[in-house]
Amino acid sequence: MLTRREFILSAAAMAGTGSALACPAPASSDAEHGVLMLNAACGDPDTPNVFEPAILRINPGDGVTFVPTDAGHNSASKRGMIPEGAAPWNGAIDENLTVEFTVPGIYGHICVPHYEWGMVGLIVVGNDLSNLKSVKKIRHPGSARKVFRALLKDLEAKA
Ligand SMILES: [Cu+2]
Repeated sequence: MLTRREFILSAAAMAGTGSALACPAPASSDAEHGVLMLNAACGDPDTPNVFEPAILRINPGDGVTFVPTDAGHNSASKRGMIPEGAAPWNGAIDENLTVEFTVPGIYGHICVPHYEWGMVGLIVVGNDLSNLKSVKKIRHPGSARKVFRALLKDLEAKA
């Protein structure tokens, strides 16, 4: 298993490779995970501005590093889309941000500059979908509505 420091270093090295490569797999270990912030979806250049993976399932206590593989992105938790008692986050544009997830449940997050364009994602901690109903109630602008709906549908299908 990678230490957190090794993980962030490998994620940073990967960030330098750019998304022109086919599909850089986010660095991941038992307890440390990566979510890449990309200008275009892996293997689907027609889908711009994505988190890769869009849905990430982890265990309570795991860490997730949001990696600025491409420039101009961040990750921020979406108000109303995280479990009760969980801490919100708001990463700086173009910076690595590591968040530790201790409270089980669904977390919706967005890229602030590309929210309306549908750059959104889900993190599920401890396979706990108990806040699904409240997560679904949140309204979104533009493409975010469609993308969140699709991701949540996917989540429910695999529950
Ligand atoms: Cu973005």
